[in-house]
Amino acid sequence: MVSRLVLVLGDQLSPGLSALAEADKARDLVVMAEVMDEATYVRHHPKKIAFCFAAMRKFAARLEAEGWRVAYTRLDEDDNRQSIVGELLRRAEAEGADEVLATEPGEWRLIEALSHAPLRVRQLSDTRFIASHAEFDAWADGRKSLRMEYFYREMRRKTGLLMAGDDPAGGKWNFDHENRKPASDDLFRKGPPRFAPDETVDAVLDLVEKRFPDNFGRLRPFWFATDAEQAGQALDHFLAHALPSFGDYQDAMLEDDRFLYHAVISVYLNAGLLDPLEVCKRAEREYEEGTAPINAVEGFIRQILGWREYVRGIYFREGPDYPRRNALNHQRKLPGLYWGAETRMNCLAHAVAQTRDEAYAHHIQRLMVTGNFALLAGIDPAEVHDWYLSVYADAYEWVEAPNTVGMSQFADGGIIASKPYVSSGNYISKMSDYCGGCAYKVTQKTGEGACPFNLLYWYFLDRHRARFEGNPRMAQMYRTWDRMDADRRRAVLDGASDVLDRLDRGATV
Ligand code: FAD
Ligand code: DLZ
Ligand code: SF4
Repeated sequence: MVSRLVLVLGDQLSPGLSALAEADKARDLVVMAEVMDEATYVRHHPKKIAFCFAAMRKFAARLEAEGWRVAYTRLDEDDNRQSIVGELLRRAEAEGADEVLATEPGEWRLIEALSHAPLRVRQLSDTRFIASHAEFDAWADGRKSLRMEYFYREMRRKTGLLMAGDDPAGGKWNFDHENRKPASDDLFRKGPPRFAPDETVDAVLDLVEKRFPDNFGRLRPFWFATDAEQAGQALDHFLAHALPSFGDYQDAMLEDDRFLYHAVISVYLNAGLLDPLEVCKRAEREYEEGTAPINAVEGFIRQILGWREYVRGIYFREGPDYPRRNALNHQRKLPGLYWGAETRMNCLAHAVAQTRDEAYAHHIQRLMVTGNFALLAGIDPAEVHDWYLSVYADAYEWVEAPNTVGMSQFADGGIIASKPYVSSGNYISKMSDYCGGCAYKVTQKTGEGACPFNLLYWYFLDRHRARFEGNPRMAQMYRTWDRMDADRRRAVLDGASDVLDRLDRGATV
């Protein structure tokens, strides 16, 4: 019998992957390939490439140890055709195989490449997610608005997570109003565990250093987990040390603490080293055993069972053009400060520096610092999308695009967010310690030295008045703007124009 090929991509490193479940260990050949097409479709952070290659190499070794035949291509092998389809064709020719089993990739780009490959490719559902496409569509069809909260409740009912019979555990579906505390910098926090590079990781680090020397981001020190066992240790560590405070300080930001009480597991979940349902069950157990409070556990489970599944549903439902939407017609180029050029805005300087160093920033840094600024300044959402897809180690389009294009930039016209996530400097000042060390004054609303967020916030609202003034959740903002006297409004808009002019000229802001 002719063998089949079984494709395993760099973010499909799960033993229960549907393509592997469907395959026959005795006759089929697993194909894994490090290829330039995947490593360069955006200029990925070096840590992201290194994580991906190291985790792929270790997963291939694990499959071999479990009795699979694996054809693994390293990036610098001579006959590497440097694309996924190219490598499948090469292996198919060598093996005399005529069929490929694949699990549906997480990006339209690759789904389409596999669909058009001159091979018989069966793309199976990715069963690592809790909601299938059909389930998401059944929930979404016919609804006027697709708010995450209602989808999340369906997922709670479906899985039974945090349910007391038909009711939510603790009497409420959502405990978010308890989760808005700023953090104090005198608390001792452990941060995520750091894994010393082993031989496999070291070899990959040398390769990435050599082949991607100019990509934005620091390769070393490299401390990510790169196999399921280590990722499990990272989860254990989070559950023991950070989960109890996760809810309280979820929105907080501190200069000297890049991780606070966040799990730092998205990179492992998205590559398949951790299973989302298993992670949720582990968190639920902490609540049941009384070691973590309901506001923390519910908040954490909502991120995975709710947001993570929901954004994936939106990405696949909306189709391949979703990442290029631009509902607000924003056209400005992404300023150099996102790539590390000097800025006097301390919040942005910190968020970008941490991104450069760690290939990680937590949600509020992504949403309310870098995302907020890009939205207020009217940056082209396609450029913003490319940036987020490049710089974070957890970034794949299915999860990154809805968060960036939809939630953060409102470029989908309000499918994900009921109103744009914009704020003045006041929010950042309340939730962080960034403003104390800033060249700008967060309390200053106009004139030299005024926080650029304060100026651009009103500029944004004024510019998009026709679209947003009828939104009941924004009415108060427009009333406040209208109550300002005309001279003050003019000073704010002039200040905003000056900031934007400096951005456009490439001057330091
Ligand atoms: P925690 O705060 O500890 O949360 C636990 C887990 O919940 C995360 O690991 C993640 O799997 C899940 N989660 C939380 N929020 C979201 C969300 N909004 N969407 C999907 N899953 C969520 N997340 C990615 O995994 N990849 C991305 O490319 C990505 N891009 C983003 C871009 C923007 C503009 C924004 C605002 C958010 C983005 N997120 C992305 C969501 C979120 O910021 C990250 O999942 C989170 O910061 C990862 O860190 P953590 O593991 O410490 O998360
Ligand atoms: C992110 C990434 C990188 C950098 N390199 C590879 C690779 O060489 N081979 C591979 O199979 N996968 C890689 N990946 C992950 C893919 O880009 C990912 O599978 C698709 O974007 C679909 O989500
Ligand atoms: Fe950011 Fe404004 Fe605060 Fe400076 S003053 S850190 S620019 S919010």
